[in-house]
Amino acid sequence: MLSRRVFLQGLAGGSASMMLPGIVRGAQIPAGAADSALMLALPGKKPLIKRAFRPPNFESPLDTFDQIITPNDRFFVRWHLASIPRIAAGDWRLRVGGGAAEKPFELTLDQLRQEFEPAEIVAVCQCSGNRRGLSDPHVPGVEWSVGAMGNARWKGARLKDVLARAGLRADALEIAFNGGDSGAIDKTPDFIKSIPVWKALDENTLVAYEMNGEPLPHWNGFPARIVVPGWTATYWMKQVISIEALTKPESGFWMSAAYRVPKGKFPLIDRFVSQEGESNTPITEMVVNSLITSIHEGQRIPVGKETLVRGIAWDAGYGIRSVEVSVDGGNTWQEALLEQDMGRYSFRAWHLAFVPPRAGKYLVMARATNRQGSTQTFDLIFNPAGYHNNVMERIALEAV
Ligand SMILES: Nc1nc2c(c(=O)[nH]1)N[C@H]1C(S)=C(S)[C@@H](COP(=O)(O)O)O[C@H]1N2
Ligand SMILES: [Mo]
Repeated sequence: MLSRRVFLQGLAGGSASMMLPGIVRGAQIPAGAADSALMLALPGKKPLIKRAFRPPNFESPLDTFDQIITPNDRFFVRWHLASIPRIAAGDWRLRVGGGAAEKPFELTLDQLRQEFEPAEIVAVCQCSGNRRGLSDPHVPGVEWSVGAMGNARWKGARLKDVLARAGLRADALEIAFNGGDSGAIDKTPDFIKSIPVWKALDENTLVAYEMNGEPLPHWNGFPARIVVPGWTATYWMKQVISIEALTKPESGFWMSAAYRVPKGKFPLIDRFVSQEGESNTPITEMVVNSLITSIHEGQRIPVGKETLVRGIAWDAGYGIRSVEVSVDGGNTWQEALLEQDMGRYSFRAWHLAFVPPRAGKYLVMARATNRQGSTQTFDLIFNPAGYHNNVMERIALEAV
């Protein structure tokens, strides 16, 4: 168990900025502004932008995304519950069972590593609430800017192989996960998440024990976490200690009340039928999105010389078909060049060189489209939790 004292010591080692009050980013504040005041290093991490302290919620600064693979020590950190034990590799056990499993069993970390064929996938882990702090009108929750996401190469056992050993019964409906964390003194319900059986049996869904060739960092779920490529990170259970095959829908707070989106508002293809309600449904796939990384609001650029507009795009795994860039606020668009393809669940880098012909203001926008033909929205699709914000960015430059 990581004591509060050790935790605070680690934080105090980071920087004096922990004394500053949190700055709430309003819709008008551009990405990057004011964040430097909030930079703070958790033990084992480089400085990240602190959004909340206990439980720890830290996002990656914009320059993290110059790289397609997010380094482990710069990967964002999001926890719901305040008590996060430090689990030693040798002490960890994964219980696999539930009412729809014939043969419940337990695994050690060595067994998970050695007794199942390893699989690897590059996949984006993005919080459902990424960009929530940009929502206008404002919505409650962690005030994320654009960096509650990361892209890593995950290695682990396929969840379907683990479930096969447990003898999944035909009436299995959902697979539920629990982690080692718990609510401390407060009465926050335990963080339990489930996914439909069909998604659990997808060959890309993993019980991952490596991230970018290393053991997972403590803050990102050591010793093992669930990886659900294409779906938002709420299902990517960290420090997973139990996997249960259920014959009925998981009914806990984090499924029944949280992480839901209004029905019919978003272009989602993956349904989670056993959890659908009258008016809302669990969030599932990420929507297609992009991030401009090479320029910032108000930047001065030289007339007649090249400015590189570069960024990343991603979606739920259909693959990025195109990224277009506008320098005139969306009146005209030019196709950007897509860089190396690292797999359909990965960030995809893109760039376009732009030469401003004359002095003045240029409003740069980027618009990614996936292979389903789904694209980013011009205006925010408002929802009470601020999920799925894929509004095209607008960055004003001045050519001089
Ligand atoms: N055990 C546990 N796993 C968890 C969570 C949590 O609070 N506890 N939060 C989930 C959510 S909502 C997100 S966005 C991701 C964040 O993953 P990261 O901290 O590795 O970036 O973890 C997911 N897995
Ligand atoms: Mo999240």
